[in-house]
Amino acid sequence: MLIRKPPDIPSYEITPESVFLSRRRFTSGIAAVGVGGLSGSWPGMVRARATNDLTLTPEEIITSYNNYYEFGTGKGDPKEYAHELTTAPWQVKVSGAVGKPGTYAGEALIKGFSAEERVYRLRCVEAWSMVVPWLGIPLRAILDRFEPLGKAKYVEFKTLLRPSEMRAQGSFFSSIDWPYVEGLRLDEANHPLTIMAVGLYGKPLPNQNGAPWRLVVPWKYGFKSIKSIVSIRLTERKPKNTWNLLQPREYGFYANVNPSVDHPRWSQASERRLPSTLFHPNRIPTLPFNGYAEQVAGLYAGMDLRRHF
Ligand SMILES: Nc1nc2c(c(=O)[nH]1)N[C@H]1C(S)=C(S)[C@@H](COP(=O)(O)O)O[C@H]1N2
Ligand SMILES: [Mo]
Repeated sequence: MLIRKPPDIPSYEITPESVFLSRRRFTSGIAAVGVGGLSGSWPGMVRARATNDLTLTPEEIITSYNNYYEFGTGKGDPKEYAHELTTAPWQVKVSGAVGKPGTYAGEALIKGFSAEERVYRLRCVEAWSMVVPWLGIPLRAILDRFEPLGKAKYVEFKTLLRPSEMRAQGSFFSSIDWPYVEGLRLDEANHPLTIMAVGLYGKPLPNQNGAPWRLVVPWKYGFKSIKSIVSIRLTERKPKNTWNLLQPREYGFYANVNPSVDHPRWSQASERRLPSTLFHPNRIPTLPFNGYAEQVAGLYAGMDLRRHF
């Protein structure tokens, strides 16, 4: 068995720009950060209490058991095919209710920020979950660069549309209307737990996890955490989101993790924490807001969360 040596460079020295600028160099250069190397305190970090357990899911699982339908619907498809995607250079269009609209180079958007390590639970609407050590930047810091106008109430995100490299986008059988789109209310986007992830396990984001950058909203079902973003638009009206467009009865706009609102076809009361096998399913109760209620429940005060699922 290979025993990993400590990382040559602590993860906080990996600047987000360097991720964009020299992806190839970093992809092979850095060893994984063990649990002990992860930065200590941020709100909600509670260790090893049953369902609150933040034991990291092995990197091998995080990077090989994926949902990224642009590359196919199988959990192994993203790892098999996403390496075909060109992620440099990367451009992002910023539009809508902002003082500084434009088309920006990816690295320009995050220049000067440092990537923070955030250990978050990721709960898929399909009732499996993992714990991922992301490297990311608070989304708010990025959005503020564009100077959102007072009338902006929502943010819409779009994934890259490139059928030549994303094989399922060109597939006749795909029922999704590409590109993948998602959205957040502006106060959700500005919440300190919401990050734009540029890496995991101390390394740049693998393509299958949404390189070069993807949203991570830890209290919502995984489908809100849209990958490989090329468009950010501030809007006054609630944006559309892909899974809601596909099955409005099954997937809402809010998609807050909620054990007391079942999916029409299965229970959301519990989840399989990966690694999960037939003999060790590792089934644990699902927590309201995926364990982040203390930090985010206030965003939804007075709302009927059964109706706004
Ligand atoms: N563009 C895009 N983003 C996406 C998806 C997708 O199919 N396409 N799948 C979503 C779903 S359902 C989940 S659970 C997470 C999975 O992220 P991971 O593969 O990094 O674990 O990505 C989300 N973001
Ligand atoms: Mo998901």
